[in-house]
Amino acid sequence: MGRCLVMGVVNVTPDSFSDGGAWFGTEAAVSHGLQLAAEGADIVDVGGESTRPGAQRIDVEEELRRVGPVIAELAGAGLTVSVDTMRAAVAEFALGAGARMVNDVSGGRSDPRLPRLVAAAGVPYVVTHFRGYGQDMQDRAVYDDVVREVRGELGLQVDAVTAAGVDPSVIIVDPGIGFAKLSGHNWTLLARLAEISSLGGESPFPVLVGASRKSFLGRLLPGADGEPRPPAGRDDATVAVSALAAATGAWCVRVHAVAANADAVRVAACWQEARELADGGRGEVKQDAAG
Ligand code: PMM
Repeated sequence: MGRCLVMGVVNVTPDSFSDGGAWFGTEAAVSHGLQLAAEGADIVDVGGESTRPGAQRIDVEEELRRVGPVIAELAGAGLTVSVDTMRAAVAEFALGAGARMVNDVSGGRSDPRLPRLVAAAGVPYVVTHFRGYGQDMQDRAVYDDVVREVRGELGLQVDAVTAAGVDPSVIIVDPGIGFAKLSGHNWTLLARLAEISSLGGESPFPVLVGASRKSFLGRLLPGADGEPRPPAGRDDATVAVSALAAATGAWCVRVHAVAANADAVRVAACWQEARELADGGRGEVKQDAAG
């Protein structure tokens, strides 16, 4: 298996929890996307609608106004662009403008036309575990056994999108870190990613992990005042999660700070290779001259 991929986040929103407003506006968002690619992002994920807990939805015209020109420019510049949207109209525009992947945080639950569009286009489709929109999703963070329930519900979402025509071979699953989850739920899911990917049976689904700067990291690392560390101070913790998630078999990590996470997934790839060689009794990772 190749190394874990790095997806860089381009939020064209005034109100994302993680980088609210920093890249709002076409020019700022485009230059940020180019910068992330230069830092090593394999994919840039462009979104116009904030999904943070409590966020209100925006209308489709506004979403298109925000992401349309940014996607067209970044795809035109040769980047691999994914569109982070729950709407078929936005995905349709994005694919027409050169986007090559659809990242649907509602995992097919929001707009029934979206899985059909993806099926016709045949592009990779991220299906994220979903229990509802930002405005009240944290009220739904109630589980007896989070892995079993997320796996089961995600399985139903996968069944629904395949029934709409999506080929299972293009599906990427995502446990939806921070979406209707409390901190403990997030940690449990991260430690047991293989159980999520095994939904695919004999052909396990690739798993995408979006933990970057999320609140559970802030709560893990409170300041002296006991308050959660703010999003801007969560990048080092994100890098640690990326390394561990990659070594646990994640296919891709979705992150804000690309350079350090691009290093982390390379560290994880060597770590994994060494472990596989040792487990198989096949010796050591090939040495270079300097050792
Ligand atoms: N998280 C956010 C947005 N899009 N997409 C996927 N597939 N998985 C995620 O966990 C995810 C996502 C929210 O984070 P942001 O506001 O920092 O972009």
